[in-house]
Amino acid sequence: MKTCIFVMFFFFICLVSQATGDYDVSVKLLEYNRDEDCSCDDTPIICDDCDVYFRICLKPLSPTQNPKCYGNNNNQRVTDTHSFLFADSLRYADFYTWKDIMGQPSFDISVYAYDFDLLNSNDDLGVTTYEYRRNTTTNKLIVTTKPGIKNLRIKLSLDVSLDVSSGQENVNIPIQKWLHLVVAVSTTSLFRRSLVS
Ligand SMILES: [Ca+2]
Ligand SMILES: [Ca+2]
Repeated sequence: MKTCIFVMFFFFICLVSQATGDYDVSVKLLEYNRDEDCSCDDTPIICDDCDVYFRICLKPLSPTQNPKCYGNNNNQRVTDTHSFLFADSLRYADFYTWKDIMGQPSFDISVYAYDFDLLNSNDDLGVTTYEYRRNTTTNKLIVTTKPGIKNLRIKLSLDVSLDVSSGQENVNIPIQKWLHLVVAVSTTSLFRRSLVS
């Protein structure tokens, strides 16, 4: 009997830990700015600015998880520039989503910028990060990252959607119904408490 109770308690703890809330994040890149740099390709005499492309990563912080990244595609680059609007220049490489992230909505959004070089290895232009913490208002949030190397800044719109019910839907372990109900109630209360604390 003790073993049975222990096993059920173990399942309960596992389920609650899995169901502390899932959330989705959508990011749309809006604007890129960086100090003008005539030495990006070391071309003599002329001012040859960078051929910029991006890699964007989300790193969940609660619990801490590995970064989940998109981009790093040098086919999606802009030539000879240090400033542009994504809508005009990178129309099809400016929107990213991360689905069903386990835990509480606290994370970093990091944007890495590179200069593409045809003959040599690409140059790292730096990284700039926006830190999102739980309880931040997300309704059409538009932010600018803190300046990185050579005043690198990215302006982005950020939408974080919380899905309390998905925590229950993700529970697929066959257990007794009463335990499932207990977990469902605990999930909601835990998550609400996390949002207002
Ligand atoms: Ca270069
Ligand atoms: Ca280049």
